Amino acid sequence: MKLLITGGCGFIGSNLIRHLLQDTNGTLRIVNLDALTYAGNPANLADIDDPRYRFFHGTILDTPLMSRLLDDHQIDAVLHLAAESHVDRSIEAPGDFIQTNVVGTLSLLQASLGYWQSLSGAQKESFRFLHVSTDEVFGSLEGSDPAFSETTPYQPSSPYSASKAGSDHLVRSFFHTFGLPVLVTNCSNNYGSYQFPEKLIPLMILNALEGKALPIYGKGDNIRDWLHVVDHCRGLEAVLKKGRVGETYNIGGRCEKTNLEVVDSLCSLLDELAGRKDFSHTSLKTFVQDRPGHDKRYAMNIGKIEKELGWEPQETFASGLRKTVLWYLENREWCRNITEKNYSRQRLGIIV
Ligand code: NAD
Ligand code: TDX
Repeated sequence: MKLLITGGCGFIGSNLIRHLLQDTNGTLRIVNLDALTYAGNPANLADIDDPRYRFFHGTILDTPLMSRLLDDHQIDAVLHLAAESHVDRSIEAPGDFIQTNVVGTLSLLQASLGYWQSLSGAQKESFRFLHVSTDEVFGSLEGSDPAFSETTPYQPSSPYSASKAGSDHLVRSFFHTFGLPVLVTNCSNNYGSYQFPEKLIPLMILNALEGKALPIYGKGDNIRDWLHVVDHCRGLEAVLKKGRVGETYNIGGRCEKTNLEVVDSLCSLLDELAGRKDFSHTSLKTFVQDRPGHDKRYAMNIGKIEKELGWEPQETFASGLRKTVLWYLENREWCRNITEKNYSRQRLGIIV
């Protein structure tokens, strides 16, 4: 398999590349195309020294470059992860999200369609375009509502989720209109190593380690469905290899937690692994103004991927969170490199 992975220097993309390269049996080749925005960090893959892996610096908005990469490397599948991914940033600057997530996805689709149409025989038959999306496109659940399924109508509430919804619709339209063999995944909140510390879990870990406030939006009773990033990568691999063309697969952790539960679990782990006798990290918890339009609850029904593809989460929240905290404790240099950059100060600055 020769794969083009977009956004491979981000959180999930770098975990995915690491995960895929572990399989040394096949004839895998990976081309990673990343624009290296504030969220794209070459350090996430700095230790990868593997002839099967190549990095290209560029944007998905550059359609001729996408066409060239597809053709030069005779790509068998595109795994599209490049995106603007942070809800709070989408509230501050929605235009960037439309550019990258909607216009960028269209650009990549156009290049992929042209390339796919130029193929023939088995190569054309087996080509796949896997679009990586989010549970946020479905909107918000109330406490007693059933979890989102693949047929839940879209009702996005933030500019981020609206832009991802737009990209999902475009991808499906290329299947229905042109026959491009697409697959779509919608996944719940990921956590794990290499996550940029603007997202809840790494932000709380880094702030706690520095003795800074832990900013909890509203009452902390919003619910997210948490999945360890390696489980997500295993899910993407399963969909790529066994998913039915034109289908959507929900991926989730069956692990609903309030934000307060997540922060409390992190504080207990940090007390145990990096604590001081006279001090508990829970004293840093601070309730702050709520996120505008803050979705109340997400939960994923993952029956389809379990039944059709035999995938299920392997990591428990307790084991996954412990591994994650240990990773951030053992990789302080990676954290310092990010927090010392000016761009991240703007976002991380809300808590200093
Ligand atoms: P991230 O923000 O950590 O990484 C995004 C990557 O995309 C970065 O490396 C960035 O440099 C790159 N990028 C941005 N604009 C680009 C462009 N124009 N051209 C090429 N590269 C560009 O995001 P993530 O958390 O790793 O998410 C990856 C994908 O998974 C996104 O599509 C996101 O919507 C989706 N997703 C994320 C989660 C989650 O919990 N993080 C859950 C479900 C789905
Ligand atoms: O400082 C914070 N305080 C806080 O209470 C931050 C950053 C977040 N929160 C809350 C907001 C959410 O209810 O924690 C929850 C998780 O927030 P984020 O980490 O920003 O994630 P979320 O908005 O749920 O979106 C994430 O999951 C779906 C990813 O960022 C998306 O890319 C993915 O699609």
